[in-house]
Amino acid sequence: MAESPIIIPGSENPDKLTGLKKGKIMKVAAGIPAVVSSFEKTIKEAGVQRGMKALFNLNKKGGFDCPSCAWPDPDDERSGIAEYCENGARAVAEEATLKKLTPDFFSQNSVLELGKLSDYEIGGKGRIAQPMFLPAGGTHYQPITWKAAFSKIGSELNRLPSPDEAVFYTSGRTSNEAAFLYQLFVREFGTNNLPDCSNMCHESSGVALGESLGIGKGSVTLDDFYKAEVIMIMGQNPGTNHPRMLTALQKAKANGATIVSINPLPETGLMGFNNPQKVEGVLGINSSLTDIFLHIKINGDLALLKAIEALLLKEEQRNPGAVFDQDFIRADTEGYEQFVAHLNTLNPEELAIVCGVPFTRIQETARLLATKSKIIVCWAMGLTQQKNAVDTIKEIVNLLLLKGSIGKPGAGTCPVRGHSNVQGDRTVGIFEKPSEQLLNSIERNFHFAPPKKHGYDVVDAIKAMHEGKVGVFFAMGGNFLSATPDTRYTAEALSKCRLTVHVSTKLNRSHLVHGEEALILPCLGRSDMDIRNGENQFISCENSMGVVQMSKGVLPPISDQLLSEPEIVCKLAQATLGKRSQINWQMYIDNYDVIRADIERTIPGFEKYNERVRQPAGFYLPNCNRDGKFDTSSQKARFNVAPIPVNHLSKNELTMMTIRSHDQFNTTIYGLNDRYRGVFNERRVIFMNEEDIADRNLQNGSLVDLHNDFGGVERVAHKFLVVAYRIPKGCTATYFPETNVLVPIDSVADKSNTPTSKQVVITVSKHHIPGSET
Ligand SMILES: Nc1nc2c(c(=O)[nH]1)N[C@H]1C(S)=C(S)[C@@H](COP(=O)(O)OP(=O)(O)OC[C@H]3O[C@@H](n4cnc5c(=O)[nH]c(N)nc54)[C@H](O)[C@@H]3O)O[C@H]1N2
Ligand SMILES: Nc1nc2c(c(=O)[nH]1)N[C@H]1C(S)=C(S)[C@@H](COP(=O)(O)OP(=O)(O)OC[C@H]3O[C@@H](n4cnc5c(=O)[nH]c(N)nc54)[C@H](O)[C@@H]3O)O[C@H]1N2
Ligand SMILES: [Mo]
Repeated sequence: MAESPIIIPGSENPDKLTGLKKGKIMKVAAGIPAVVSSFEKTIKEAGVQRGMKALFNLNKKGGFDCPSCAWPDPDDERSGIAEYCENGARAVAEEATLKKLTPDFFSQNSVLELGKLSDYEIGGKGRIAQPMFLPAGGTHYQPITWKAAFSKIGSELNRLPSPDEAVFYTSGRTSNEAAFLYQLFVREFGTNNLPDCSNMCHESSGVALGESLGIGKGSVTLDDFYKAEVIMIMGQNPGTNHPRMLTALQKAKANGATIVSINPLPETGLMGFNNPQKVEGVLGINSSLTDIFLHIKINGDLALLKAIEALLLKEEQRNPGAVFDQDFIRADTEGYEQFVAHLNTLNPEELAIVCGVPFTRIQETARLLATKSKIIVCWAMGLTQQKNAVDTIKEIVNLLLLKGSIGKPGAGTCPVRGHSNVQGDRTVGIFEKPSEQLLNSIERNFHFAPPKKHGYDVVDAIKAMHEGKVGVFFAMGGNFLSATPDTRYTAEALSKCRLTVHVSTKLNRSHLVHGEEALILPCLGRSDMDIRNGENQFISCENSMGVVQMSKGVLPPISDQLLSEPEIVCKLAQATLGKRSQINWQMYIDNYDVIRADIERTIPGFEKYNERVRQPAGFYLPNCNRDGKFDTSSQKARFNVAPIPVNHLSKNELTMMTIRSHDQFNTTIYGLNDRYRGVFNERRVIFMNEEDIADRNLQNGSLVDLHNDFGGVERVAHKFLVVAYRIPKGCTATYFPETNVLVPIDSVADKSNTPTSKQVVITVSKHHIPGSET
């Protein structure tokens, strides 16, 4: 057996229980309790005046873009108060808080002591208010001037034997302006080591869609939702993670759409919804959103889709031309014959057993789809974080191609993005595998030769750090340690760096598990004003549907020591590259219009950026699929023939998906409740099927340990309470980041290298107190 990693102090949430209280699983999402809870939290953190101002300007035209998810705003009519949801308001409360971390706080709390707190407690401490430095061998962070911080990073970077020994991570809140400058600096410095949160998120979607349809983004707009006949929602929990999507679904339904939900959990938001911004919602009248619920086993989606397609094929063979869009298939696709030959070999009834969905329900779904062509398929992490994620997403494309459901109103692909600007960051160049086109454009416009060698993505960056190949780790936002897999391995990896640097708004665990030296650089958040030469600057973001919009903060920053992300990048570039640089970084700091003008010169689709971004609802980036075109090498959309995955479990094993509770934004924990699932005041829970509980001689409420031994490494997460839940046999669910200790670094999706965070093989045992056997 391979050696298990040592545990670095502070790298994990303490295995302390907070006191589970169980409530009823809610039947409908949102409504009054959601609005009340979001208002209360914002006012408590930010005070009445500041809190109200923030909420009033959230997602308003001319206001600021919600820092939570990437769901689009309506192009025309927006709610009179503001266009936001409960969880968006909570993300704002986190940022708008008046609590701040003074140098006194850091001198009173050692890094070791802070590491003993839970993520919830760490995040509640407040905003970082000045640059902080942890010297080699130091126990406490201490203040440092910005000048000294930049010169330290610059000299460490310049001392590296090769630029490839630095890694530059990006989380998805970074604006287009900051992200563009960041990748420009990193490439002029000489590396493509630009891993980002997308590597753990929608990378599988980007790869699958790029290969099959010629663009790595979804094709639908919000308007398509209102025209759709069928909307399928796979592996996504919009009630918690994209609440504003429920409003779009409600409207779609009112217009006649049928909604099919495919999930191992009957998620509250998918089943019923009270719109808080409508009178009926406030009064508690609920509408049931889902018409057909397919209660699938974890990673059963590929088999399910194939079963549906095989049934559709049978109908098409009986009645040629009645089910498939043969004109579209002939004119715009390739690989149809091979695909049909493959479907002909499949037995839908056997596939039903593989995915765990009753055959009659699959037939019902196929019957629905047979007569419809305006079909939208939405998906998120339930699909992308599986071993065969890329094939599953290509199977969605297969289905849409058979039906001619791409490039026409009311139909298409809808990967629902996570972070508010994760899609924009990619568009403007944050990518470890840059295209030739991007590199040539950088060279032409900025007169230096960017490196061509591909860089590290997240998983490869962790492995390189672990092998001692990385001297400097720099993170533009995010919480790398807690968001990435195999916490113990990753903690070891980070601690092998010479210097770790985090540009952050809030304190998090990645600041506490550090390189030999560490820096925290505090930045302005989305809601903060960014006054420069007397004028409030704005930045811009791209939402999940390719709309670029401006975002202007409204709140006075809580400290005069915060810099904007664009300014931090420019000063970093000046300190590192000095006269070596071909670029006038000062120009960018003085006026963000100059950054946008350079994005326009470099990245396709940004014509008249400065003018169009000032239009009230922004502008759409080009999307070939929307125009019925496919930018693949053959200019055709591609059918894909994939094998059916075998999800083999031995006798005691279970599959675990690591998901989000209602009270968190990724690694930021707002609270300890998961209201819709009826779990209160506790995050250390494991949702299990009743038969699995009984088979193991456990009970609802038993205290258990979770184990994984992938690759011969023993991984264990202690103290979880069993919660009996309506989840298929063999499947379990826990919350991340607590269970990231169990996600193996080497268990990744084929082709996208995304950690398989929704498909972790575990065993469950009664809690064992370490050392109690002696
Ligand atoms: N409030 C809030 N909003 C957020 C976030 C947040 O943490 N909090 N995070 C943001 C980010 S970065 C992202 S990427 C998105 C994430 O949004 P989601 O993808 O909705 O987030 P998860 O909680 O990971 O939920 C995954 C869903 O997939 C289901 N699932 C798991 N495995 C499978 C499977 O094999 N098949 C199927 N069909 N379903 C499966 C789970 O039951 C769950 O409903 O949300 C964004 N928005
Ligand atoms: N097991 C498991 N692991 C997962 C997932 C899963 O479903 N299961 N989901 C994955 C997904 S989809 C994603 S996207 C990643 C998320 O990974 P990350 O993006 O790295 O993590 P976040 O928790 O979103 O980062 C939160 C931190 O960002 C900082 N921050 C917030 N706002 C700003 C800002 O405006 N500027 C700057 N500079 N910093 C800011 C704050 O300091 C905060 O502590 O996690 C992944 N990890
Ligand atoms: Mo994400």
